[in-house]
Amino acid sequence: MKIERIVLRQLRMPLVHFFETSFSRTYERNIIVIEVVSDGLSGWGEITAGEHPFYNEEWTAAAWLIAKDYVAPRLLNREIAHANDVYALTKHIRGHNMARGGVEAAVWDLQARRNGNPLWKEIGGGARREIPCGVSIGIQDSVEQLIGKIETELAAGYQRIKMKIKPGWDVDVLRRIRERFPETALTADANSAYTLADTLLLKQLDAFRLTMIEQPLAHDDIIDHAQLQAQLETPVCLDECIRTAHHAEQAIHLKAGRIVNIKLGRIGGFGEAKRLHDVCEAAGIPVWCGGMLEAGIGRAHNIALATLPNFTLPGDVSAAKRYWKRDIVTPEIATTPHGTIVVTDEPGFGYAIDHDFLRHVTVHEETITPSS
Ligand code: OSB
Ligand code: MG
Repeated sequence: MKIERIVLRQLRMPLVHFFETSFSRTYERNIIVIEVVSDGLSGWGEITAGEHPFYNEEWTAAAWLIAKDYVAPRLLNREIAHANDVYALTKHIRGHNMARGGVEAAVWDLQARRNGNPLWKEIGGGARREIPCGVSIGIQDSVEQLIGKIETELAAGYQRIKMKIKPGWDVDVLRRIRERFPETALTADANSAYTLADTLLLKQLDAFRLTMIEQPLAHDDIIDHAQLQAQLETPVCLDECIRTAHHAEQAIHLKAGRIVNIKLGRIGGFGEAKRLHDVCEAAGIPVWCGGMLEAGIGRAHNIALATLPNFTLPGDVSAAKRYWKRDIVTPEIATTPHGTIVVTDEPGFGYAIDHDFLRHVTVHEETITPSS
C-alpha cells in the first residue's frame, strides 16, 4: 500500500471525572488522532501520549511534532508491503513509541480495511470473542469516595479493581478496601512512586492478597524490580519499564516481575506488541491490556489487541461512558453485565467514526503530504 496523505487531528476531550495517578491529576485529554489515506480508504489510530511528560517522556505537543516531522515523512509515498514494516521504518527515531505506535496502528487499521478483515483478525488475534475487563480507579479525595466507586464498578460487572497508590495513599487505604471487599480481585498501580528504600512498606501490602502490584519502582528500572520481587509474595506487574520485547526478555531473565501490562502506544504499535506478547507467552508470563484514557479509536485497538491468546487477565479497557459524555465512535463501546466487551466483526477497528463529533472536538488539524 502507498500512503498518500496523513491527517493529524488534535482533540480536546474533557473526562467525565478527573483521573489521578501518583504523577498527576488529569481533567481533560489532548489526544492526537491519526488518519492514513491510501486508494480512497482511511486507516485510523490514536496517539496515547499524556498531556505532560510524566508517565513517560512523551506528551501531546511533542508527539505531534514527532508524527509530523519524523514518522510521516518516512511512510508517505513509498510502497509499504505490510503494516509490520512500519516499526522498522521508524525504528531509528529513538523513543517516542506512542507517536510512532499511533501511526503504526493506523496503518494496521488501513491494511485490515483493504483486506476486508476486522483488525483483530488482521493482527492474528481472535483467541476470544469477549475480552475480560477490569477498571483502573484513580486516587480519590477520600477512602469513602473510593469505596463508592468500587461498589459502582462491581455492580456494573467488572472483573477486577485496580487502584492507584502513592506514598500516603497506600497501606491504610488498601487495608480498608480489602476489609470492605474481602473476595474481590484487587490490584494496585504505583506508577513508579517508590524506591527500594520502601521495601518494608511494600511488603506490608502482601497481607492484602493483591493479584499484583504494578510498576512500584522507577519508570526505567528493571534491576531494582528484580530485587523487590524476590522479597514480595505479591506478583510484580511491569508497565512503564517495558518498552520493547527485548526489555521483557531481560526482565524475565532477571525475574523482575511475574506479569506484564502491554500498552499499544508504550510499545510502539501492534508489531512490537505482538512480539512482546509472544516473549511473555513463551516464558509463562500472563499479560493484560493497559489503557491510557483512550478515546474510541484507541480503545477499539486495545480490544483487538486483547484477543491475542496470552491476554488471559482482565485489562484496563473498560466502557467509554466511564471516560466520556460522548465518544468519537459509534456504537458506544460498552461492557456486558459480566464485565466483558464483545468483539465486533466489522472491518478495521470495528466501530464507525462519528465525524460530526470528531470535528466538534478537534482543535487543530494538519494534513501531511509527500510535498508538504
Ligand atoms: O499506569 O496504567 C497506567 C492512565 C494514564 C497513565 C497511566 C496509567 C493509566 C491507567 C488508566 O491506569 C487506564 C485506563 O483506564 O485507561
Ligand atoms: Mg500502570
